[in-house]
Amino acid sequence: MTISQRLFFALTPPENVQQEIIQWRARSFAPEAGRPIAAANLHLTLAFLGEVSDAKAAALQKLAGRITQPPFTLKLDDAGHWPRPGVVWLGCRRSPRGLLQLAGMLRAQAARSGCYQSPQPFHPHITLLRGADRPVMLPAATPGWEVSFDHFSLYASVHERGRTRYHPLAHWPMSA
Ligand code: 2AM
Repeated sequence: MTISQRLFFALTPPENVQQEIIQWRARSFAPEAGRPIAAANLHLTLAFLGEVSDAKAAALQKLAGRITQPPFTLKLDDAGHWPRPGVVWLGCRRSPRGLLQLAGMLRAQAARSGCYQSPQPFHPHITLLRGADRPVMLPAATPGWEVSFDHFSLYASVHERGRTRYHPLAHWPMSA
């Protein structure tokens, strides 16, 4: 039995897109640019919950199940570098309204349940590299993957033998 876990809601691209992303990343960034995130760990965080007790996690899962959200498609056509956290990311120039609505609802539910939410505006992104604290040469363009999402998930972030793994705990379908 666990007492608390580090949790977050996220969207995960399908495995074939994760593989295409890491192949493009290998071609587009120098090895010294940063530490690559494993393909299976590539995700877009909708709401970060932090350390959450089992009881609060159960309550948040119940609330997540009440969300009605039609599926949406993201165009992954943007890449950037945040030197402060040392992150190179993949994102979208224009976020679909569905994505902003879903993240907004999950973040509001988290805040009402007492999970601290950053006051910084939500910038949807998939972290590609960590430890990128020096200037990074960014590719002129991305392949612009169009990815449709029809469910969202709750993950637990677990450190095992020096590695971070994300364990899916639950999934919720999106439907019109
Ligand atoms: P990052 O990739 O930009 O670091 C699991 O750690 C996920 O939660 C990652 O996607 C991470 O975003 C995000 N995350 C970690 N700490 C966070 C925080 N304090 N606020 C928002 N998101 C956070």
